Amino acid sequence: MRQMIMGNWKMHGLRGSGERLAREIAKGADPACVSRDLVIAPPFTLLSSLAPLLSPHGIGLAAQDCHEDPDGAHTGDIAAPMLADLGVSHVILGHSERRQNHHESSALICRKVEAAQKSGLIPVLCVGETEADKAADRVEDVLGRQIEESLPRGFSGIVAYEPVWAIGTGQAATEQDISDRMAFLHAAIARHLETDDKATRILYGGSVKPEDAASILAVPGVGGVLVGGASLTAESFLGIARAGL
Ligand code: G2H
Repeated sequence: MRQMIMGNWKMHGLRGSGERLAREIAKGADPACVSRDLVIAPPFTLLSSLAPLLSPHGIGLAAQDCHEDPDGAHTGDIAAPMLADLGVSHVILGHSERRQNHHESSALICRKVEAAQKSGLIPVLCVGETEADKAADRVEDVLGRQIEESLPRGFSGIVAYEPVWAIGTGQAATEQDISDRMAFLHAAIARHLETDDKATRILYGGSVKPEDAASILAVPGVGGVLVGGASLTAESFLGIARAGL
């Protein structure tokens, strides 16, 4: 299975700086790194201007959220069909920053996943435990519940394992931790979906940097990485895209 390198720009980038960064990434995406699937998730405001800059280079375009309804009286929200209409290929759902800051439940995220799939978007569902979960030795309980409650039957997307304690801290999880969680998640997803182990691509996210990307991408079961801070310069994003090749 091809590995995916996905850049999550979060709430960063104005028109000038965002388009400049997208052009630099597209220009630097040489044949070595296009043996991996590259996807950029800019803020909503940059989706339509980045689509023609990225798609000729085979780079996917992702949104960072969508509403669970296809349309309606939802001031300030964006529906999945609107994203598909702009040429968006993927949508990140259930990121811990949305679970925490917008109080999104797994049940709501499950409906968003279904809405995304109905519009032909590939959902990238995020799961991950907090520092408190880790300290209380309930990591597998939390991850198992997030999988059961957020993944609809018939899910055909990507899962991202993002330990909350590793996000934006500069301290990625250890290779051993990532390996253990990948094994657990692959089995939990297969059980929940009644499908083959390893049929679902699972990314690792949380403080991935160019210098540790090769070792993370070599961990068994890792289908790619979801990168926040280090996706905000072309040099570091492409460094990760080429890591270990
Ligand atoms: C985790 C990740 C991207 P960062 O949120 O989704 O961000 O790489 O900055 O920890």
